[in-house]
Amino acid sequence: MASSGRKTIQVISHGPSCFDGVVAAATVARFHENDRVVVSLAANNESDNTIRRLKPANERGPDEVWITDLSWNSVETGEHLNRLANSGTRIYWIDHHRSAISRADQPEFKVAFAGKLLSEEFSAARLAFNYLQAESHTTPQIRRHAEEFFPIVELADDHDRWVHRLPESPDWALAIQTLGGVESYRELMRMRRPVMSRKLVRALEAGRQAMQQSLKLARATITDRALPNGLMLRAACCVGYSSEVAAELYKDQHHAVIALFDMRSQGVSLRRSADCEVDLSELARSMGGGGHAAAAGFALDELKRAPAERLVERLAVALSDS
Ligand SMILES: [Mn+2]
Repeated sequence: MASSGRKTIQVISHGPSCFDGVVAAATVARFHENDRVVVSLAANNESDNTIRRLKPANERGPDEVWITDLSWNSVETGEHLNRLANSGTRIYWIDHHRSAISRADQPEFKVAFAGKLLSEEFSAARLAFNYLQAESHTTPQIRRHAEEFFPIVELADDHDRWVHRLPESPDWALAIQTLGGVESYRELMRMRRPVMSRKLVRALEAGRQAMQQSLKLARATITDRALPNGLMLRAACCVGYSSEVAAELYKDQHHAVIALFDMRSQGVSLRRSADCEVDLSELARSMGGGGHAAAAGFALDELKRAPAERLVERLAVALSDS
């Protein structure tokens, strides 16, 4: 393609600070080094609105839209994507979440995609890398640069699918979560070798401390219930770092489902002990959320209100007596 054909590439990936989501976005960007790449990192409950804000190509909207590590929920969002496709926007969708793959033939996903890769085989970052490596028509130089990014893609895949063959992948995830998706994306785009920048190293240190604080709160609020079917349901509160905290809470447990209310994101994270076979993506979907079999999440309005409601109960009595 002529150099004047600089395209605008809009990436919408899983955020706000998911390792795999950020690396998926950076992978798409690296294969489009000569184009103008705009990245939005959206939480699951923001994806429909983020997608519906996109303008069609003939109204100065993007030439390509890449939705990675993320899906959407409403038929209207699918219709909006089709309007974009009709205007000439090329739409790509790459995801590995079971809650998306299992619904892939639903009406909201009947979209005229230019390309689509849905698979549980790899994380979204690695699927995006494989897809672009096979399909991209970029220059040999851009391709070489993009392929140098593979060690980071591998780390994201290793962590996101709990493979944990690469001992440093949890540290990368913790650093990126602490620095935040937007900043981390910039760091990843600057990176020439697969080594943490100074900024990421500092974030890792801060993240380790914050994780300990979150774990402390979780340990202080553990509420266990043994269910008649043999499952152990263990709930607690945390402040961020739900994956890391959950790993500590299910470590010595059997047939355990962990539910963490994250006071920072106001969402609930579900995790399970290694011997537990409950499909958490289904459990989360029944609560209006989604995810993977071993890690999922949802939001519940009544939980956000619970502390204030409990406070009113307690203080109302004290105030009425005074
Ligand atoms: Mn992912």
